[in-house]
Amino acid sequence: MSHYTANLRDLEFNLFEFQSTKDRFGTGPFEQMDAETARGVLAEVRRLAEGPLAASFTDADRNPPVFDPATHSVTLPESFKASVRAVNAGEWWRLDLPDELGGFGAPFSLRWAAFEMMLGANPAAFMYGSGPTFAAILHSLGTPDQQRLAELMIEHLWGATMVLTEPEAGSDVGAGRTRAVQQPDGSWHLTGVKRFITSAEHDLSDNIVHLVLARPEGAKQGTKGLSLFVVPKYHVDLATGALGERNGVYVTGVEKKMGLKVSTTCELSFGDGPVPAKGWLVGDVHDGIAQMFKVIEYARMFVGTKAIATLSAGYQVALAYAKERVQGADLTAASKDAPRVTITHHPDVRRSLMLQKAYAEGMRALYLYTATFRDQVMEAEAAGTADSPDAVLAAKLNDLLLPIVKGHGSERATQLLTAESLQTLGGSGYLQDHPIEQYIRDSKIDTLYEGTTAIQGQDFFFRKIVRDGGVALTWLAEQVQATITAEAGNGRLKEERALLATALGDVQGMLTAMFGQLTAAQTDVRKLYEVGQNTSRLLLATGDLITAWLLVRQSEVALTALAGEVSESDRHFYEGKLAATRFFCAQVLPTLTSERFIVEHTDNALMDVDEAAF
Ligand code: ST9
Ligand code: FAD
Repeated sequence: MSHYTANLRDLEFNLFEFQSTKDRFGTGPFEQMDAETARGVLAEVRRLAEGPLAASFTDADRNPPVFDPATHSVTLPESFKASVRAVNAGEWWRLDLPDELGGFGAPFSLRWAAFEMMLGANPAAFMYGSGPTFAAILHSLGTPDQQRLAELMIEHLWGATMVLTEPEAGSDVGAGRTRAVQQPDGSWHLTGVKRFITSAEHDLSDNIVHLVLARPEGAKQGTKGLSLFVVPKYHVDLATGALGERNGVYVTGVEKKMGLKVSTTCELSFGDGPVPAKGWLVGDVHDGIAQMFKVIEYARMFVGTKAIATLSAGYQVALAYAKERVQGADLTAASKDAPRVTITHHPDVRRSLMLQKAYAEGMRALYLYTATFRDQVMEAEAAGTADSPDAVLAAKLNDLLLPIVKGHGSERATQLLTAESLQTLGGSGYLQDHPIEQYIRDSKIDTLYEGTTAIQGQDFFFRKIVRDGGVALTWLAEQVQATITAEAGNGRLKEERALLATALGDVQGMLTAMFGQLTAAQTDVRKLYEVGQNTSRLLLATGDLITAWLLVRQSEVALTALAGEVSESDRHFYEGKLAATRFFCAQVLPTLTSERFIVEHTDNALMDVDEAAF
């Protein structure tokens, strides 16, 4: 039996009933992808995810990759390679490619809906598929030769990596020491050691192309002195695509990890032997950090979606177990020998299940809502109106929401998987007989890589709000306010709207306090510490607010549907939406009031504590 059950009904609800995507299928740049084709894609990907992709999930955890230091090579488990072959056989990587590189013309929202299922079933298999997607980014940034290399990467399904981190440069990417020296032929020789590099070695493809940040000789310190280089494992004859000599970039270690074991995490050494590590400057311009952020933005969306996918998977396991597990009598039963009931009858189990359901569905709506802004941008680009105010705003909204998808999505998912999903199974949840302990181990990384939650919080406040002059945030707050004041739902959602109004006020109160601290920092720089104590808190609170808002709007759609003829299963689905919305508004949103209190009363006592007193 598959460990994974996709929530296809909710994905379809989002794409065909709720999100703006429903009006985009078969139009403009998405002409090839009408609604019927999109439904077919989702059905096929579900079959793939629940079947061949999920099949190796456990085996690949128990039999992790084997690294041979003598040959710098890695052997992956056969079961896992069969899963990857199944993805490749369907050419599903084309979902993520632009038309000119052989893409399917899929809106971003459809792509991420399909990817959610792959990520829930077997996240590492998805990650090894980065080659074509990273090739498309290289194609958009590169010189004509690099564009040719990108085409070959797609044609041969070569692997790809993003190479930033070093022992002394984790969150602080600008501290990187890997050096690049230009050669007379225009190429560059790289020297240095990178660490924690995902997919830098494996036996799934005959070449791997590394996208590497390094500092050219004489370049300035910090991120702005970094340039982006393309460094293949094997040199390539660009005319024929034939592989040439081995380049001087080698994996010199593979980490042993808590989870996600089949995804190799590698130490990668450049120019450490007789053969130089030869690379080429991407696009022939020194603009490395901005170029690398094209990859990072993509990867942050991937990480958030991965976390949310895993929460959904964990909830499905917990729900199925709770419906079967008989334990104890109903709380209201008068006698000791009252009939035993399934645990779904116990109020605390119901609370736990509904919390998991509400977050899984609400955060699914959130990542798909974010993807719709990329759809808007793509539509505008195709129409030649990329500079229009609407398209510019859509791009800003995507930027604003990305740290929420990544930071809030991963924090809430990992907290809930441990505190609620596993807990639902009691002691059995702790065993390897059930997949949740692996879900927890495999998803904990989501709060760490691609920028820790602290980094997402800072990005959200300083860059996406303050530096943006609050433009995107104000637009979003206006949308929430419009829902609060609207009358949709025939008064059925009145209480939810009132709770949403309080929560909006709470988040605005937090922002007012933090803006005040920021302004005060102009005369007393230590006030910045007060801001810094709450950037993660603000990120999480805003995530909860937007999640609730999307659930309320989904409930409006559900109420309209319920007013007409619906099948029995759809009636249950829509009623479930209403229940999840009510629960989330009543039991999660009120906690934002205490979060606001904390922000408004933050001082620097914490920062005054002597380190020795900790
Ligand atoms: C990592 C990889 O962790 C993990 C897993 C990889 C797996 C990949 C697999 C992907 C799967 C794909 C598969 C697809 C398959 C599909 C098909 C399947 C069938 N937005 O604030 P400043 C830029 S990798 C945009 O001064 P500092 C900007 O250019 C490691 N740009 O920063 C800016 O200049 P300006 C990840 C941004 O103080 C410049 O940076 N590591 C943004 O110098 C400087 O900005 C991390 O993420 C942004 N949000 O440096 C590091 N922010 O201002 C985390 C900055 O002029 N650390 N820029 O525009 C940070 O992010 C730091 O805040 C820092 C600070 C490094 C940016
Ligand atoms: P540190 O930066 O040392 O952070 C330690 C703690 O301090 C964290 O809690 C952090 O939030 C906090 N902190 C640090 N700086 C600040 C600050 N300024 N303000 C507030 N808090 C701060 N990297 C790649 O380049 N490519 C990859 O493919 C890749 N894959 C990875 C796969 C795995 C399994 C792992 C574990 C890591 C991977 N990474 C990769 C690296 C990953 O992106 C980094 O681990 C991450 O960015 C954090 O850096 P660090 O581990 O050095 O932690």
